Amino acid sequence: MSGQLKYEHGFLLGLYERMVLIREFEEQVKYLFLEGRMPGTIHQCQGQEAAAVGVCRTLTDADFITSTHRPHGHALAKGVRPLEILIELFGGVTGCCKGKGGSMHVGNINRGMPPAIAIVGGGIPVATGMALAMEMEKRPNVVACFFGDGATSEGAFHEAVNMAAIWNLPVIFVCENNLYGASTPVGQISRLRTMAERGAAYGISAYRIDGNDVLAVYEAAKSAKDVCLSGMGPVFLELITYRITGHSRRDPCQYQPKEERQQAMQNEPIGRFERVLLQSSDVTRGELDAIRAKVERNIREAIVQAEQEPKPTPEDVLTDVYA
Ligand SMILES: Cc1ncc(C[n+]2csc(CCOP(=O)(O)OP(=O)(O)O)c2C)c(N)n1
Ligand SMILES: [Mg+2]
Repeated sequence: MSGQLKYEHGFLLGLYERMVLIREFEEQVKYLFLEGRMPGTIHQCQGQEAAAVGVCRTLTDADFITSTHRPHGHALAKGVRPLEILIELFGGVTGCCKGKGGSMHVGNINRGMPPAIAIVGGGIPVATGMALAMEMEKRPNVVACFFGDGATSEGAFHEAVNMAAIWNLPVIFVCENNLYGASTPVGQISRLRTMAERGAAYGISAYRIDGNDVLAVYEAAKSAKDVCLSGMGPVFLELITYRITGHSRRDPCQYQPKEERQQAMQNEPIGRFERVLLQSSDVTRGELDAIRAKVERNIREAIVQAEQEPKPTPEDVLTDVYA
């Protein structure tokens, strides 16, 4: 046990390191895009790290996730290696999708993450289908299905949550409510006050959690996983969070009121967790600084390697087309 917190020292540092890995990865990648060294576009998750890390900490390689157009954090939290994601972002053949997926489709099935799906809401029926397979094959596993507040207005969300509900499938529906779908505030897309109500409407347990509190997310996901493994799934988790970067790479976020942004910076999950650790556990500032320095160095080294990896040839267009 670590100080007043009922968790092991190493467990707490592990959560911290994974969140710092995601933040540092996203920050370095942002500059690579702005410098024109990386092709395509990106949707980044700075500010939402606690959601990915808190949920994925409860999962094994045999549990699956589905992800969205904003997948880097989910992938890193699920154990996809930074190097294979970076190579993918550079379009290299040794990337996690052989350079054919790019930012919005990163994943590695060996880590329990099929390539992310950038169609808003598109991963939700896939999650229900994977959970059905788990149940039919009697595998003791769950699917954590990540999607945004905006995705709850897609037809696919309603069909897939209902189907998982009537068949008691082991899915944790994880709605990362970052208060905006691109530039549209969530209050403009629904008369409901919460996204959890949309889950509850299908007769399943639904909870609204502080998504910037990594320990609260972890506990909620752990309970949800237990419910799913007992055959009583699915469970819906609405994680309240905030994106402290643009929707996509050149977005100046003018639709986010200045005061709201300032408040969000005070509430961002890594700074918050640092304060909790330093106040209520045995973790020291020196340990946190050492983790940050190590993560930063590792990503810098991975970028140097990733940028040099070979790119696909024109002939590669014809491979991996059909299964
Ligand atoms: C079906 C579909 N419609 C529109 C888009 C364009 N688009 C990409 S992200 C996005 C906003 C999604 O908002 P939300 O689900 O809240 O996720 P967030 O971006 O906040 O993570 C939109 C409209 C898309 N990718 N797919
Ligand atoms: Mg959103």
